Amino acid sequence: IYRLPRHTLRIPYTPPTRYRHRTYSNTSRLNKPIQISEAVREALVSKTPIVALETAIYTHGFPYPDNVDLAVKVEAAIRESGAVPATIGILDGIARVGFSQPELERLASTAGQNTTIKVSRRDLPFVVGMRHITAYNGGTTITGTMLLAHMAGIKVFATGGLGGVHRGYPNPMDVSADLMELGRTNVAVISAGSKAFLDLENTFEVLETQGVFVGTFGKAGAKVMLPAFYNRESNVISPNILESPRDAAGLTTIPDASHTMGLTSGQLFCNPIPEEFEIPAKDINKAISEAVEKARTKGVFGKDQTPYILNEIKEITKGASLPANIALVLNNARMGAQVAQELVRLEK
Ligand code: PSU
Ligand code: MN
Repeated sequence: IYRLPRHTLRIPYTPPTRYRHRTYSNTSRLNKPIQISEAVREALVSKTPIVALETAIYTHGFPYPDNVDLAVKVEAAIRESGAVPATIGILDGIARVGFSQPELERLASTAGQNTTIKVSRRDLPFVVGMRHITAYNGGTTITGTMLLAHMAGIKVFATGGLGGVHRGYPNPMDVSADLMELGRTNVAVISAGSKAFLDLENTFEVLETQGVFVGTFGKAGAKVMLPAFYNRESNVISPNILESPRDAAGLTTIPDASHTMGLTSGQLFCNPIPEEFEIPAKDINKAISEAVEKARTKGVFGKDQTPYILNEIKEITKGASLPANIALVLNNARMGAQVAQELVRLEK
C-alpha cells in the first residue's frame, strides 16, 4: 500500500474503473477542493517519476492559442524524458493536479478573462472557497504550484523563471511570494534563474536568508554564475554547482539531506537556457529597462507587475523573447524529468 507522508494530502483510494460508479458519483468528486488526476494518482502509487508544472505562464504569460501549444509541448517533453507530467492549476474553482489535454485547452483559452486569476498562496483559499458561488479559473504561480505539488506528494517541479525582488526596492516593496514559498515548502524547483528584469543580487540574498538551497548545473571546479533567464550567466556567482541530475536528486530524497534533518525549505536548481537561444545581454537589457520604466510611469503594481513587464519585453523585442522563453521551459522540463527519475532510483 502506498502511504503518503503525514503532511501531505490523503489521496482517497480509487477503485478500478469498472467499480468506480459504486463509490464515486460525479457530484461528490466535483465538491472536492483538490482533485488529482487518474494518471498522476497512478504515478504516485507506482512510484513513477513525476514532474509538476505551473499554469500562470499559460494564463498570464502566453496568449491563447500559443499557450496551449506550449502546454502540450512541455508535457510531451516530460513524457519523452521518462516521467509523468502533473500540470497544476485551477479549473472551475477546483485545484487540479494533473490535466487532460481538453482541460488544459479549456484553462488556456480563458487567459486574459477577469475570472481567470493568477493564483499565489494568498489567492488559493479565495478561488477554492468561492467555488460554490463563482467558478473561477486560475493559473498557479510557482508559489501556488509548489503548495499544491507538496500537498499531492510531488517533489520535483519544472518551470521557466522564478519571481524575485523587483528593481527599485523598497519602492515598491515588491518581493515575489516565490522566494518565501521556497523558504517553507520542500519542493525542488527547476528554473532558468530569476527574471532578468528583477534585482538579481537581492533576489538571491533573500533566498539565502530564507534558507533555500540554490545550485546551478555546471562543471565542478569552474566558476559557475547563476543564470539570468534569457542569458546563461548573470553577474552573480552560484553558491553551489550541480554536476548532474543525480546530484540534484540527492538533495531532495527522503533518506538523504533535507528530509533526514527535518529541513522544510525548498531547493532551487538553476538550469541555464540552451546557448543557441540566448539573447545578447545588451539587447535584452535595453528592452528590460524600457519595460520597467513603462510599468513605473503607468503605475502598474502588485500581481500585475510581472505579467505586464513580460508582455512589454515581448512587444519591444517584437516577439524575439518568445522562442527563448519556450526553449528554456522545455529545457527545464527535460531536466526535471531526469531529476525525478534519479530521485525514484535513489529512494528505492
Ligand atoms: N516566468 C515567466 N512567466 C510568468 C512567470 C514567471 O516567464 O508568467 C510567473 C511565475 O508563475 C512566477 C510569477 O511564479 O510569474 C511571479 O509573479 P510575482 O512576481 O507577482 O510573484
Ligand atoms: Mn509581487
